[in-house]
Amino acid sequence: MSPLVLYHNGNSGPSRFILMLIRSLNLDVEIRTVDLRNKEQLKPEFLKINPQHTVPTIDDNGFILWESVAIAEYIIATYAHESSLYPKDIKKRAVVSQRLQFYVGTLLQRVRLVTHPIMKEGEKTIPELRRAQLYEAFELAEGFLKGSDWIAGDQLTLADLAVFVVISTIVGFGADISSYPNLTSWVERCKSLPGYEENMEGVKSYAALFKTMYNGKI
Ligand SMILES: N[C@@H](CCC(=O)N[C@@H](CS)C(=O)NCC(=O)O)C(=O)O
Repeated sequence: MSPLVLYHNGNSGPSRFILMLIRSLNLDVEIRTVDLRNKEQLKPEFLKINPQHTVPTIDDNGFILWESVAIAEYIIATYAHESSLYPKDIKKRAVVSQRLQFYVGTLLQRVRLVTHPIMKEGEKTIPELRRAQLYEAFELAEGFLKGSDWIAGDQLTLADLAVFVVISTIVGFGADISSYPNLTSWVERCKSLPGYEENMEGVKSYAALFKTMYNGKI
């Protein structure tokens, strides 16, 4: 069997989430970088694989899947179904699933509403409402960590990897989370995760690009 193929770009938080998961499970992987800046995702070869033209996308011996949450659930079910990263207990799993929805539907969206106008539309300022919505998402994450070491309770789960890639990105871009003590110490805790350094390399290069367009307070 050939290894799992990950179509990846280091700037992409969702893609780094899957890479951190792969590193956490120590899976064999073939990484194929998709050059998003040069619109490689829009080339017919890639559109044939993923008409939605997004990374991460996986090819597991011919089985193609995109959307990071779906990919993470598939990888766990296929390669690590006993892993505590996605607990079997129904209620614990439901909380992890809820936090994964928070990652993709709230946190990531609010980060994008702040960063994409700057990166894709040449905006020079961040509207206060957008900033407030982003910091409200931080506040929600702060609440998840009240009395818990991890985003979905007392053990490390998929939700931590997903939320971490986004928080590390926006902090790299200049957001200030110092007024959220739970979030700040959780970020410290995440430094011990497999794939942490690799994630931070992606954050660093994406942040360097962002800072050529905006270098103020987020
Ligand atoms: N909800 C998707 C988001 C994927 C996504 O939007 N990826 C971006 C990079 S962060 C991408 O590939 N953009 C290129 C495009 O849409 O053409 C997921 O969780 O995988």
